[in-house]
Amino acid sequence: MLLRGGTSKGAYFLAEDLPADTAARDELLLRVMGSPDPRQIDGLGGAHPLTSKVAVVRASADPAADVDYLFLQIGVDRAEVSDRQNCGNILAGVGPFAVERGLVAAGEGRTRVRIRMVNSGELAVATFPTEDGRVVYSGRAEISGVPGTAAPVVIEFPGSGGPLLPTGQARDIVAGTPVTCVDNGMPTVLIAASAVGVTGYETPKDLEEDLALADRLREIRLAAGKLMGLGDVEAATVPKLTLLAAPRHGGAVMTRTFIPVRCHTSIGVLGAASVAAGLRVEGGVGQHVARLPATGDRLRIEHPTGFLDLESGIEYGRDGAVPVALRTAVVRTARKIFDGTVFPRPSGAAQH
Ligand code: NQM
Repeated sequence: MLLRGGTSKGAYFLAEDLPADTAARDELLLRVMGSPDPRQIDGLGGAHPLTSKVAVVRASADPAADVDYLFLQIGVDRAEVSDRQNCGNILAGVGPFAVERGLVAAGEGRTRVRIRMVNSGELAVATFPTEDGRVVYSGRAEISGVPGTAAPVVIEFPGSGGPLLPTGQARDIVAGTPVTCVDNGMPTVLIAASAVGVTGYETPKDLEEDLALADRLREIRLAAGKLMGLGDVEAATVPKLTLLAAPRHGGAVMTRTFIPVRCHTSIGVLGAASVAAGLRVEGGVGQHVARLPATGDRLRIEHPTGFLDLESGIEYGRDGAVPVALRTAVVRTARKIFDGTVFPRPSGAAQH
């Protein structure tokens, strides 16, 4: 089934419909999506990382969850399938898909699905409208980066309680640049846009065409990846990099996020959760750039095509040193686009 989840689009599968062997599964998924090919012309992929995604869903054996959701990022022009990151946008389609496929019974008026995110082991709870045993997709919720309105999918992350700062520091100097490395569901390196010679208000296209910036960000990312305990991240999709600038539209901060090479046209959900938590870190690089609301957990993250509102809190332990993430909540929407049979490119077909 093809669904839009938030500002991403992906192919959703029942685990039982894919090969159990990981190598065979990945090889099949590359052929399904039409990778490697910059246009993904021979498959379902949309020629951008945000539309080259797969969700693998099954009933969960964990009593705390209804379903298990494995996210796979499918390379566009590289023959790579990665399970090293989560995706909070594709997550928005998982609850509806679980109801569509009969893994979870639709509730009266709304359905709550507890989802174990296999990539991180963490839980998320999605709540969305259902009527007469079916998912309701139409509604009045609007999210930036998606035209029109649709039914809201409310997603809550209870908070892992784990440490937010993978390097143990509020601020590190990486490749000569001050950064804050944070992980509230997505390993992310926060950088003041001005520290890498840009304003943070450029278009994603202009930023992608800035080759000197690309080199600088690559250097920062490789060094930060090691400091964050992620090892060699040359071929990995994490950590992401988010450039921060003062807000322009009444939010807390303006962002440009690299995922990690292409510049996001909006921002990822868990990426935004990490930015929101990172802005609250005392001594972090966001402290003098962001304008945090005086009270409450609500925060607006501005991005190239609008904004993402979330509720997110952090807490310092009794020793005051190590902050942990509390609950995070966001509103997304999702839509069933297509349900049917995909005919993957045959194995061994010529590739350029
Ligand atoms: O951060 C893109 C997206 C994402 C990830 C990426 C995401 C998240 O917007 O939760 O959703 O950062 O690669 O779909």
